[in-house]
Amino acid sequence: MKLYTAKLAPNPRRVHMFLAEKGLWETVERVQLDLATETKVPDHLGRNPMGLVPVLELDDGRFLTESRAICSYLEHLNPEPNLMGETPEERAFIEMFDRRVEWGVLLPLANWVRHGHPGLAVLEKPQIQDYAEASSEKAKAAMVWLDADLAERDYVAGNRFTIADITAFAAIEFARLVKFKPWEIYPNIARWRDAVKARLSADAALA
Ligand SMILES: N[C@@H](CCC(=O)N[C@@H](CS)C(=O)NCC(=O)O)C(=O)O
Repeated sequence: MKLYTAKLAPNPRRVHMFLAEKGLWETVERVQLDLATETKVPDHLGRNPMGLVPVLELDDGRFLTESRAICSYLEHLNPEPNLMGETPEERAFIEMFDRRVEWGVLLPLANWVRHGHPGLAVLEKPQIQDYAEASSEKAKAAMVWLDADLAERDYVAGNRFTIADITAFAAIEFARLVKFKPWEIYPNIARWRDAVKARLSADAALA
């Protein structure tokens, strides 16, 4: 397997941390692409017509895209440690929380960064400052419910670490690019982030 990936980008980082949690970080070859110049070119559009990363190239030559689909594949191939749920109920609730943070936290934070950071103007054409501002409001509102959720349990989807923590961590670390540090404001997010950052996989996540 080969992973087409990029530095600093939150969706690739989700897969990085998932691989590291599974003990696979060193075993999957990684190809770093420059998002500004190497994703909207024929070679990469052949792997993913949307020109995005991450893309996992399977051993039979097929290309698997979408971070969550890649993680599901890795989870089925390598069931331990379990990150996506053991029972039907647990799987459904972890998916619910993962999608909640993907759409409710990662998406507005990513749009804030992509539309607000001058360095990302090359990816977001047109870059719309009003959209950055509106997304920042949505992201800040999401921190209120995320902090309240984390007051009730240790991790995003319950009392153990799961894929939902990986998605939320990748999102929140990306917000540094617009100097948003919710852990300095919200105590439960701070406690949770410290716990996630202390994991060995956090280094891979931030690679
Ligand atoms: N839904 C996709 C989103 C992938 C995505 O948006 N990737 C970004 C990096 S985080 C990208 O490749 N951006 C390049 C671009 O916008 O040109 C997933 O979950 O993998």
